[in-house]
Amino acid sequence: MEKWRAADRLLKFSSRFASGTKLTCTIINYDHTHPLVSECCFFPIPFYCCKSKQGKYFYSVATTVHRNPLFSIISPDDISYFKTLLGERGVVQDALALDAANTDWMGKYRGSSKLLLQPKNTEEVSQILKYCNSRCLAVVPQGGNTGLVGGSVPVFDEVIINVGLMRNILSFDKVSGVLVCEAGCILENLISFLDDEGFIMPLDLGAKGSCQIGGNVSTNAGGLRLLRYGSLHGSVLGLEAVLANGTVLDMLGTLRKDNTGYDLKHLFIGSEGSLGIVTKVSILTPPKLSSVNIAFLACEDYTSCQKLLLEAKKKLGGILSAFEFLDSDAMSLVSSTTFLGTENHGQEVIKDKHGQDFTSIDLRALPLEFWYSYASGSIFMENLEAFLLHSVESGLVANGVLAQDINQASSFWHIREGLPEALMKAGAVYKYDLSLPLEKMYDLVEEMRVQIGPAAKVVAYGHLGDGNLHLNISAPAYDDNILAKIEPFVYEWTSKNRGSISAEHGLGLMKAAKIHYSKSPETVRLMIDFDYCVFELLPDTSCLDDNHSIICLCLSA
Ligand code: 2HG
Ligand code: ZN
Repeated sequence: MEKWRAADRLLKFSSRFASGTKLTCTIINYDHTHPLVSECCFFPIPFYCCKSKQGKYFYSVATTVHRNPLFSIISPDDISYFKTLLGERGVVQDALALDAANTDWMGKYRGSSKLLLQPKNTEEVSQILKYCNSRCLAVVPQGGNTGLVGGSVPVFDEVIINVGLMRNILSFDKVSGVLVCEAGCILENLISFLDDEGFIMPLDLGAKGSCQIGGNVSTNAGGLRLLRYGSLHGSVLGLEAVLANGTVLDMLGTLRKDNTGYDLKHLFIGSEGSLGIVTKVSILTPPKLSSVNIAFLACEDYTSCQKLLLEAKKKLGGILSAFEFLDSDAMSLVSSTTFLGTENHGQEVIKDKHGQDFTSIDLRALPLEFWYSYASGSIFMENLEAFLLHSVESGLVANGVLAQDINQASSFWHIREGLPEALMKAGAVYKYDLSLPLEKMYDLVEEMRVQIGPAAKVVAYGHLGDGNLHLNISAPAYDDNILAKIEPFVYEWTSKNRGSISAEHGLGLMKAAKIHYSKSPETVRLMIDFDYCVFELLPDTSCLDDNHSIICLCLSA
């Protein structure tokens, strides 16, 4: 399978001050209701005051992003400086390479950067940012460029700082399970490294072949195992980050307990590069259990799916590591698209033992993954069999298969992880990554189907165990009429039901101005104040010698 790229989204992070001059930005032509958004500086749009070429088809509002003229244009002197700092190899101006770095995975967002920098270590990142800050050059950090919300590519001509060459594993302590590595390490390489050591990454996602741990952390990527291992706020023990003026923040602790003041690392987890560039990470990894199995089950309706989740948590709690969900439209899409190969893999692997094909009936399918130790294998199998039998007898499960071997197990994941790619191949796709109360989640899907009518297909899947719905609307081509039916409906619905408009993909360019659907005005205000404070302090580092820490000033601002 082509390694598709999903969850690595470092957002625009910009040197916003030139010689102490504050760049005040206003968003023009934003059709949003909350006044604070017009001065929001937390996310990337304000750096540019928007007029996006792509905006026409991807946002319901006339998202107009203008380049802020206060930012400088790259000069030959800048290029010479970067070449001296990074060497020829670290300064990329080649058109093909720039084209790839300017475009996101879906091909929806496209910048026009003329310069890609590839630092090899933290010191180089620091020097780059210090220089860009002094020259007022806008920058965008980039990891594996696997994001789905337009956060990892430039909007205009920002300097792209790609940390992909910073890919060393710095240490691994088998006793504590703590891995320390650089931000550019590809997730799949970390997974393999840990596998050899008898450990696992607490994070796994379809984009693992391309996404990088720095991007994962910056976006607080969720993925398939969050149900069992929790979010990165729990497993990241420390990190190193570089601020806009080049200051290196060493928060690379490896301790599980540290109550000395504010735990600032959390601000960098999920802030999408808006506060600084993550350069190193220390992460707690659990030991690998010797056995794994996956059941692929089908329920007749969404209510049964919810009940099954509750039952699985009650009966299998400790061994349940994933509880995913895909509806029948998702199932038929993934089994019909050619990406599964000529052998029509999708249908083969999900036939039950009587040869009945899941895809022929209108069902919700659930890949459930269980990890267990070999020693507890027989008890586990007994529990699992009892659970499955009971689920079938009670009518919760209509059909199902338990993987017979590791190949079949990975085929199940192949179906689930292949969905984003299958959607891409099917044509245009509008993506919504939502957290919703479980009991309401599928109501949105059904209402959306009514709202859209026959113009597009509504395909739903996601991380049911985490209350995370991936609502995808697939159409033959991008069309403003379809978009007008989706937005703002989807955001208003989510907000009314106290959900989040971004469960795990971040805000990016797509949703920066929509933050008010999920956060109260006071919360957004505090984010804005905080953001201003951090950046205001940066040019004058003497502030940091003061007894007032950055945080104190922020809170009182
Ligand atoms: C997944 O869970 C990713 O597969 C992508 O987060 C979700 O395609 C999507 O909408
Ligand atoms: Zn997901």
